[in-house]
Amino acid sequence: MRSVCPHDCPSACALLVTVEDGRLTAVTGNPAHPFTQGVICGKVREYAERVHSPLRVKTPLRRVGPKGGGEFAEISWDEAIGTIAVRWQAIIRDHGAEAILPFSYAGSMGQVQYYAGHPLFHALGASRLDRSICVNTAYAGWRATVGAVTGNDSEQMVGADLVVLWGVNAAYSTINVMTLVKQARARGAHVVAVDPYRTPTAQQADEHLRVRPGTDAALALAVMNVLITEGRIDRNYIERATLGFGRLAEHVKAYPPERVAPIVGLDAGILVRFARRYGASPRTFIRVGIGLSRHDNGGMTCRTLACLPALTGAYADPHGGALLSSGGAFGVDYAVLERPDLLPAPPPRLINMIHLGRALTDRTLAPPVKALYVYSSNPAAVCPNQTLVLEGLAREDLFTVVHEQVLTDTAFYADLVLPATTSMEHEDLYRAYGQFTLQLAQPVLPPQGQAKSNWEVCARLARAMGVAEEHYAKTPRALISEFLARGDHTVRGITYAQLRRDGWARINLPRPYLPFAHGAPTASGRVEFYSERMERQGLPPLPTYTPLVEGPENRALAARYPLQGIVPPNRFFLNSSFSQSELLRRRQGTPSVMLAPEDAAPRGIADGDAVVVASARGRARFTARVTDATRSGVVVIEGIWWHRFHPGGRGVNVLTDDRVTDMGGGPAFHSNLVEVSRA
Ligand SMILES: Nc1nc2c(c(=O)[nH]1)N[C@H]1C(S)=C(S)[C@@H](COP(=O)(O)OP(=O)(O)OC[C@H]3O[C@@H](n4cnc5c(=O)[nH]c(N)nc54)[C@H](O)[C@@H]3O)O[C@H]1N2
Ligand SMILES: Nc1nc2c(c(=O)[nH]1)N[C@H]1C(S)=C(S)[C@@H](COP(=O)(O)OP(=O)(O)OC[C@H]3O[C@@H](n4cnc5c(=O)[nH]c(N)nc54)[C@H](O)[C@@H]3O)O[C@H]1N2
Ligand SMILES: [Mo]
Repeated sequence: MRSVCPHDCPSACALLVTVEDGRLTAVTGNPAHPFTQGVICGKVREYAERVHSPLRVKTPLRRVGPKGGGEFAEISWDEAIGTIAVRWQAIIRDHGAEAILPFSYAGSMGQVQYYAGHPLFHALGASRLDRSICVNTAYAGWRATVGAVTGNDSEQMVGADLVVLWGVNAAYSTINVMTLVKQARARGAHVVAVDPYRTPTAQQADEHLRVRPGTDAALALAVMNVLITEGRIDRNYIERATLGFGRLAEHVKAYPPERVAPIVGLDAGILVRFARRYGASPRTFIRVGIGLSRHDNGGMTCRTLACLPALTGAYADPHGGALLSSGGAFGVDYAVLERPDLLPAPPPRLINMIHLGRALTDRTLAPPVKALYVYSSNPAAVCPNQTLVLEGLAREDLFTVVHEQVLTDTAFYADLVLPATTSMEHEDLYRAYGQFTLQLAQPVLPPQGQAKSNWEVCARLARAMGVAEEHYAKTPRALISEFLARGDHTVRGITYAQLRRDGWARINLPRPYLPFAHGAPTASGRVEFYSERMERQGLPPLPTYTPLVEGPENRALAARYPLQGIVPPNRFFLNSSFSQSELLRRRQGTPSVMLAPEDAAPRGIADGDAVVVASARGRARFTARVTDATRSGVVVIEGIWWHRFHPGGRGVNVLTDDRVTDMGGGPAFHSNLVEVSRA
């Protein structure tokens, strides 16, 4: 039977699943899907273990022990919904509806489940959540240059002379890109990975530029300097499709390779060679990772990278260009799902999700947050500044409901836990963000225990609260049909019935897809080297390298915390999902920190030692991995383990800060100064 991977990953793999005696027994990739081609990752291959996990929540639960203790008693759905309605009504009466905060992210990328709560909380007048934790910074930067979150189809890298995997660990985080990289390489492409450590992706590349974290904009500016000085540019493309070249050319004179080399931590000769290779032909494809943007200067970094293909005309080449995300290419109408028309006027306050800890503990906030409703997210583990998040979640006067598939760190702090269905148990529509297909998945299993989908639970809550009932009277199927029907030409002709029959459809885009061949949907209609919009926002209007707020240039902090600590994903978890799996935890090993021999030796740390990593926020325990995979001065902590599986009971996000990046209000997860010592 067909299914679709529901997880927050650019690939959105098409799956084939086997069900025997009412149990999921096998999951493989569907070879017929044009992009994912039957290749899936090691975690989703073990999906049966997740669906039938001993940690699955099967019935509604009520807390019977202290907050955070995870002691619960089973209750009925009627009692759960009734309790929530009574508590919410009292809170609305005493504090106003803004005292209710919904908190969700991308546990499921299914569009019905992702947006299931929006109409309910809008109609209640609850606080709005700024869902900033992942893509906002990268997207804001990308839009500043090219106006839309789209780019050349990655399939087009097959046939390129040069493929650059820039801040993307595709071998872990979007494995299907590696299928294309291999094909491109077989056709003669030279592959360069740009990453502070030697990831499995970098290992498979011909060349690895091991940059210092947060310096990619400087690297790109040095490339521009060489391209312009040596005339390796496409004057025709620049003339017809870009804005501000004259000012850019003047500006990049300040970034000669010799000056940039010590900033990025690479020899000037390497920068020049890379630039010449990039400028040798327009058949150059850059796949930019979203992870790259999780730095203080991450928006500007993405904006700067988006300028490169415009200098050489690569955006117009059938095997060139760049892709950060395909998300904005889908011309669907989100108002159908989000229902902004249900919001009261003026709209309720907006709370940035990465400030959850602040929102729950700030005594001056009026009204205070008195009720938290968490679904499709595990904020206790994934949010920065975890200590503050946990302090907030531990508040006795906070009424917390968590709708979950498994008993997560966050669920442990709930007053009520509600059981959620998995993608194998409910219908949904999936929109990829690393490729250009829409897919529909039907349930292949009945709901496990008494599990209900986000859509069903929000519908019950809407009824209990007497709001938005007409919206939830729709079926998911009707909602999907309406969502597609209200879209633009990119989805014209794609219907529920067709998706149900075929499983997927590529949206209506030409092949090759060259969205910026003749300009871009910015204010000027051109790819903007110079951005008046950024100038108005008080940001540098031209691509500019700004050192990290929390990096080696911050000498006061670096004196105490001399190492840069980046915190990218690991192979077998997806954010904190799959940390529930004993099998995958075993494959992953143990929470660990990679450090270079030059950093380990003076600290008396040997491979396998128990160590403490400390930042200005807090400390957590890890096992040291002494390895030349990372450069001196940079330590790497991969993955997010649940607290109960982490030595010392606190995870990686105890170390990270909740300050926002330069653009988009997102988190600077990777801009961390730390110290490592033996435990
Ligand atoms: N296995 C697995 N897959 C995942 C996820 C997961 O947790 N595990 N998460 C999913 C989600 S939610 C997302 S958003 C995507 C993210 O996927 P990607 O966009 O691929 O980003 P990441 O893998 O987070 O990080 C990419 C790389 O950026 C590197 N990096 C960090 N700082 C810098 C820097 O300053 N410069 C450069 N050049 N590189 C830097 C990191 O070392 C990492 O190797 O992956 C998804 N897929
Ligand atoms: N240190 C560090 N922290 C990070 C990152 C990092 O790279 N490093 N990456 C950040 C990024 S990119 C992101 S996107 C965030 C992700 O943050 P989250 O979106 O919170 O990601 P997950 O940890 O996967 O938690 C999702 C939860 O939703 C549940 N779930 C899945 N499907 C459903 C459903 O249909 N209904 C309900 N009710 N629940 C469901 C799952 O069981 C899971 O526990 O984490 C961020 N945090
Ligand atoms: Mo993400």
